Amino acid sequence: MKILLISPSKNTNFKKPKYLLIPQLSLHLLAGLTPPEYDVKIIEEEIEDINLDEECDLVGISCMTSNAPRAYYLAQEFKKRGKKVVMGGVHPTILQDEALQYSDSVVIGEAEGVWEKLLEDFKYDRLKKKYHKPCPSLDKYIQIKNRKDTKKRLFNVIPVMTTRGCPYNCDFCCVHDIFGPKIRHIPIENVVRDIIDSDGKFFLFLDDNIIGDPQYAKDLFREIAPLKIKWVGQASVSFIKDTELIRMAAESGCTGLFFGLESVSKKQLMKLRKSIKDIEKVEEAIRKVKSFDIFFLPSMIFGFDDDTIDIFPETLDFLEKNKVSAVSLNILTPYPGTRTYQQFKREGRLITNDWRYYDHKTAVFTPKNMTAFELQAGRLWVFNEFSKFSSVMRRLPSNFDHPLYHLALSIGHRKIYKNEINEFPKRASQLFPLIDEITDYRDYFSLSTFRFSDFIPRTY
Ligand code: B12
Ligand code: SF4
Repeated sequence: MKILLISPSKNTNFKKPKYLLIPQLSLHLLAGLTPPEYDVKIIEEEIEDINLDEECDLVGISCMTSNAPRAYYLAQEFKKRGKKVVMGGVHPTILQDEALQYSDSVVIGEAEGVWEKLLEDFKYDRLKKKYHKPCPSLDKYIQIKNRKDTKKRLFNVIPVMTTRGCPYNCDFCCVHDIFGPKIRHIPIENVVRDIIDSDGKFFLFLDDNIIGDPQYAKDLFREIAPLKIKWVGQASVSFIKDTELIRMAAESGCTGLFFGLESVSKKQLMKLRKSIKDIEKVEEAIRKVKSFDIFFLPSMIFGFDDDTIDIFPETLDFLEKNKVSAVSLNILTPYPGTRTYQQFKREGRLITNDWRYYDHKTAVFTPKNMTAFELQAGRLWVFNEFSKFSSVMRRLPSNFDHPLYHLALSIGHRKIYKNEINEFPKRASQLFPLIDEITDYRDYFSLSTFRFSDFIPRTY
């Protein structure tokens, strides 16, 4: 019997170069959990085409919100061809009944502890609609069989997971509800074995917060240090409170960390469930992390209720002042299942329920203190200013410890910005009806001072 496991792409017109793709660990874990009597083929649509007529018995599709419409389309097409379809991942977990309109079965939350049972039910033609085992044990070692394939890729970034669950409960995030409030650990000996088995050198730890449990993190760092690998991951800024932890991370091969800073607004930092609420302390964190030769990659979110259009130049100033090399600039996205979604729905502020736009880059709601168009355009304005050659060069001397990261990420930023700006008029005209009144949107991005309100009618 053959199982096809698919990660759908949001944008089917665009294929990523293979060397840039980080493999989806979820599909490789499913393959690892599958008994040997099945053949498993993994397809990542971001880099390869899907053959809807491919010979197979069962199709498993993983998706988050923004690629859910594509996942549903694929599910329907496979069903039309007589295949059974199972869906899993963040979006089907939250909107199970929506996913069941297109598929035969949904795995709610994690696959560990249910996937083997589902396959047995499938074999005896008694597939249930829903499978769910909340917070399963992560103790069993799951051998990832297809790691070798990724070795052919240029950067060969290997995804590894060490924990699941998050004790915080941010209004805009669904992780707490899906994976539970308690951090569950993969035994360190299994993480080490996975790293050794993969035969790789460069790893991405997928954990929401690699230092969520500082004692576990220290034990992990101590055990992986002798492996002489390099790794990147995500952490909370509270990291800087524990110098020994940063030192151990650096000694274990940490070269970069992604931090959810979210906002430079004092008011907003006070509201977020952040361990550090003071922008000066955040600046100190940047200096401290950098002093250990760890590349600091912040993630910012625009569109909180306290944000006015001043947030855009303020954020740019912050990034420039702190000589941040690379940044992830996002728009607040009310993902289904979050308190933010409930709030905006209650207040009648959602602009669309077309999940394609729920991608962190699109204003899908009416902000409180600016228009949706200003939010959409303001983020692009910051992106433009930050990714300009002159800005990249101004920040280079402070990023000499990682000049290659700095230049490679800066080139990547500019490329992504250019794609986004080209897509902007279409996207904006679909979402913000008055865009047609704007004759040349490019003017807005060549302004040296940010004053959208001078140009844009505030009638929507
Ligand atoms: C690592 C990560 C990334 C990495 C992914 C690297 C990679 N290729 O693996 C990067 C940085 C690239 C990334 C990018 C994005 N991400 Co992300 N990411 C995560 C993170 C932290 C972990 C995901 C992960 O791999 N976990 C480990 C695997 C093993 O777990 P899993 O995928 O959940 O799979 C398990 C189950 O869900 C289930 N399962 C999953 N699929 C299937 C399928 C079937 C058939 C079955 C049976 C079961 C099943 O079984 C698996 C094993 O138990 C999550 C947060 C989280 N904790 O989930 C956010 C998260 C998934 N990301 C999110 C978002 C929004 C994005 C971006 C849109 C952000 C952006 N600014 O662009 C992009 C989109 C990228 C894209 N491809 O379109 C959101 C999704 C919200 C939503 N409702 O859609 C999350 C939940 C973060 C959040 N806090 O909101 N992300
Ligand atoms: S945003 Fe990060 S810290 Fe907040 S609940 Fe989600 S995973 Fe946890």
